[in-house]
Amino acid sequence: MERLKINTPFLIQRTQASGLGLLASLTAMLLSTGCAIKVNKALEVTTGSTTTTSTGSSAAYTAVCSGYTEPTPDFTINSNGDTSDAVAGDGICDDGGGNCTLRAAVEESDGMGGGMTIKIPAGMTITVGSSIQFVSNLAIFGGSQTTSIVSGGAAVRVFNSSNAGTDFEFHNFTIQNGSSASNGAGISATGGNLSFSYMTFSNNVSTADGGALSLSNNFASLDPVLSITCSTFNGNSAVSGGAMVGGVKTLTLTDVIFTNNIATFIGAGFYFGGANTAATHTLNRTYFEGNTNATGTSAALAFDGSNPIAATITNSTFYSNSANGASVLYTDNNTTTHFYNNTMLTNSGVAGPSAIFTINTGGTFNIANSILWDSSGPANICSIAGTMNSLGHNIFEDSTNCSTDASDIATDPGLGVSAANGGFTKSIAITASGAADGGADSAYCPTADQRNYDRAATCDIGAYESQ
Ligand SMILES: [Ca+2]
Ligand SMILES: [Ca+2]
Repeated sequence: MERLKINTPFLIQRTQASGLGLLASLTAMLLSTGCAIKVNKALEVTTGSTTTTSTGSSAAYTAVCSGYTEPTPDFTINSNGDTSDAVAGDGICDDGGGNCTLRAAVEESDGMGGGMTIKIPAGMTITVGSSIQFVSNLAIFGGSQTTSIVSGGAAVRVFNSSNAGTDFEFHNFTIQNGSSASNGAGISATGGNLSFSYMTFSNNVSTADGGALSLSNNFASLDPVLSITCSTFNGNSAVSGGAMVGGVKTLTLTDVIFTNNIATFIGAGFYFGGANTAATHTLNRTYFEGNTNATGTSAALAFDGSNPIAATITNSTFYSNSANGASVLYTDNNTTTHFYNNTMLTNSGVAGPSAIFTINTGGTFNIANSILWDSSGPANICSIAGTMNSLGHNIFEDSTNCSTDASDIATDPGLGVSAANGGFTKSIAITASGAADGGADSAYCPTADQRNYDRAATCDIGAYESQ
């Protein structure tokens, strides 16, 4: 027996005075404090003179996205104005009137050769009159993901990283209401290493491509890297890549939400090509809900590489997305997709050629341990001009025109509603003892589920592991 010492005030309800009930309460309490918990041992509980020992639990859980840790800023914004720095490169962020605006801080950073770290306080909304442009490496963070806001005022692009290969990182603030007639209304970037966490991108509208972000690799020497964690893209729109578009060598999305993004051609969530060499794109614990592409292909995501892309998508939920065709995924040239332990519910196509998946010529799509339930639209669930391989243990309510394996089934897994079940994203619970419970091939199960609960040795089909 290992003992756990709790220093935080903690109320235990009488009705939960059982080992496993208490474990659930402890987990909820520790999560609320931002702590991580992993309990694999039996739990001993003493109430008065009575000691109860649980039999242990498989509910091993590691908290994700439990808060941004601020670095020490070089400049802290003290004005939500939009004036320029008086003397760029003198080490002082000041517009000449005592104001350190975001624009002045970025100009000062560039003036010093880059590399500065800038803080936007909580409770500050900055509406820029023209794009904030920078040419050298930069870090910007906010005091609050929701109340540190940089807005394009529905009139201009918000940020423009115009020098090829510039590295930058944005954390813990909101970029909203960018507007551009060219690619990237929230951010336009060229090459470089981009890192975002605890960011919200909302309602950025490009009448070209990439509502929130456009990342160009249009230079032979550039192989952009994009890493995003604990962030949300909501209500962004563009022709292609409603939230994001570009060419990326290494793409890593972990705990990222895409909701209500819109495209009219390809990829309401995102449309990514590769790079000048082989690329690796990895999505884990991502969530796509309510993204739409009424006239084009793919409401959630699309890959199309001129060089090979190895894409791996795990522990992700696709819920109520709608496209003319391929409401979940489209791939084209040179993309090999590994699609394991994902859940798809109530996604719809309009006219086709597919309701859920389109694998075009040159694309290879490997699927295992995934649930596809209650879709609607065209008769063909899949449109396969490339190669689709079912590696088995999927639940397809309908698999018309898809490739399937003998171990795939069509039994109702008893999905719940999409809900906050723990973790950063919402997820869709399965019915314990239902068709999905313990039905997966462990060779393809990730070690934890969409909520970051450990998976059982005999793991479940879909993004959610019942405990
Ligand atoms: Ca200055
Ligand atoms: Ca299970």
